[in-house]
Amino acid sequence: MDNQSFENRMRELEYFHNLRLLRETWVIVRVDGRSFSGFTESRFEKPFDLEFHKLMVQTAQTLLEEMQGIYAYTESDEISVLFPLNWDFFNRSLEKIVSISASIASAIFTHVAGTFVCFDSRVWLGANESQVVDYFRWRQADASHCALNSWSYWTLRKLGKSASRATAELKNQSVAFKNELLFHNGINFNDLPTWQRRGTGLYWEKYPKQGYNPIEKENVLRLRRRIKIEETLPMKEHYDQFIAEIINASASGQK
Ligand SMILES: Nc1nc2c(ncn2[C@@H]2O[C@H](COP(=O)(O)OP(=O)(O)OP(=O)(O)O)[C@@H](O)[C@H]2O)c(=O)[nH]1
Ligand SMILES: [Mg+2]
Repeated sequence: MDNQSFENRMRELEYFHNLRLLRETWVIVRVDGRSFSGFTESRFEKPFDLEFHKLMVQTAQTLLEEMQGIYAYTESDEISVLFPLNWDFFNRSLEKIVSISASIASAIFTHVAGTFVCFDSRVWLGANESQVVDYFRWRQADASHCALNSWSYWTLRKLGKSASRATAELKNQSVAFKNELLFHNGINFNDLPTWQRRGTGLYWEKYPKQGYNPIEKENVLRLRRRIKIEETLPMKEHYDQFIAEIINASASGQK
């Protein structure tokens, strides 16, 4: 066998490397902290910790910048990043996108926190704008559901109940029951910080910046862009509208 055919045979066995994300679809990449239940156990306040949240927001910001996303959403230990319709990062190679997103998230979180962590990554594909809106509504509903559950669970634990007892007491209980449980212990769920109940969004905003034109020798105002961190996201149809506006702004920017 000559060297070229040996090379080709070896390359062929990199079987998944040619997988490409479908063109004309909306791509969302979601990274999730690996075994973060254990990692956060002793290091961070339960159920929510502002320092942990800041690390997640910083990780989301880095993903948005490094991978040219248009919107990032973080809740708990996960981050979803939406990309523009014509996104061509690494020629839409699935392996590249999944591995690089997980690497960026793991590297920046580890760097800032000073402790080793890693993230997994997956890709979601949406056929149209309304599916993208549904996706973010889905993750926001997850944030809200998990916040109520974990606040209820840790309220029982702080009352001295064991892990199994707290889990058993909450099993099959309604949203109203959990709200009531918190209320009796001095916590009004609706007054908890919005980022805990609805997650946090990051997107690009334009702002005017003073510059100097050396040829004309005059000051000029130029539009620059920076990342806006939204810690008080709207909900329900207002959140749908918020996402739709980000999608539309991206589409008009592509024309
Ligand atoms: N203490 C603390 N823990 C948090 C906070 N936010 C998220 N977590 C933890 O992160 C976990 C995320 O859930 P999962 O992703 O399902 O659990 P995991 O252990 O990371 O499991 P895998 O993702 O499957 O590896 C939660 O169960 C919490 O324990 C926080 O603000 N404070
Ligand atoms: Mg996790």
